[in-house]
Amino acid sequence: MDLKLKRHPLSPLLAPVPGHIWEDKFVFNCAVVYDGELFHLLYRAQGQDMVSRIGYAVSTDGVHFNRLEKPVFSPACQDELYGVEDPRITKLGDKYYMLYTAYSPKGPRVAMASTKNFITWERYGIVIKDEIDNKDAALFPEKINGKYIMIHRFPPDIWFAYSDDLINWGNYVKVAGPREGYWDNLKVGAGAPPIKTPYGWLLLYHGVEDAPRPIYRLGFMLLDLNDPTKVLKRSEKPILEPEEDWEIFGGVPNVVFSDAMVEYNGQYYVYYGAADNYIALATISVDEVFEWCKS
Ligand code: BMA
Repeated sequence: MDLKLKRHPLSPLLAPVPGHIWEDKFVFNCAVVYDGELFHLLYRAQGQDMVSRIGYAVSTDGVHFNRLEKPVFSPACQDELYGVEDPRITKLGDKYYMLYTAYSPKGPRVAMASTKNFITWERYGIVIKDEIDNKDAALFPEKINGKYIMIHRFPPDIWFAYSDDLINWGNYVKVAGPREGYWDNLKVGAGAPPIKTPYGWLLLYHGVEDAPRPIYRLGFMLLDLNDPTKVLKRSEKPILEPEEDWEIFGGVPNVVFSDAMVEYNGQYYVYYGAADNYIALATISVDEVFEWCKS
């Protein structure tokens, strides 16, 4: 059984804004939180200086968004000189924790900040301190066996790190890598923070195919509820791949890249960056995904 996401007819939902110098070139990879009333969307934006900043948009239906004029999160130190990229958000207690890529001449590193209102932030700096390129980080929404778990990516594989306090991370474990002969044969990374289902943790992820212009596609992994280092199941075929003109052509061609999946009205809403240029939405019914989990 192969799953396919359906593009929302109004996709792409958000485009660069002429006149906003921080977001007039590209808007793309975003975190989304649904709090029961509002959808809060935090997105990566680039303007004339090509530095990534994070903008905020809010919606009552997950489709029509109102945006703020100014970014809500911008580079604040040398580790973020080239930008703050690809936010992923998880609620723990009464705070929303955002993991993001801090990009500087040292390379990409995983950094963290928290908020209660999406406008004001507490910063924790780089949280995976090893001098190795790292990105695609997301937190599990609860402790498992007494530990917080972070998904991150030492290229080309998906890894976990564990922590007691969300600040100090260690005990790295490799969880999944590229598969020869498949659509994800070059590298893989987390998409959205994992969602708990009766069948396991559902992890949306991206896979890159080795091609003259690498192709970014999306798939699912199902991870064991008690020991999520065990991959129970993985998409044989991509659930979304670049097909529309605005996914094939743009800032970086042939890219669908997601940081956000939200459950709403019996559907999973998957928000994704298209060609590093637009923000789009695709959906799939929860029942259909559960069928896949069981099959
Ligand atoms: C990855 C990340 C993403 C980007 C993708 C495609 O390495 O940097 O932010 O969307 O490449 O360019």
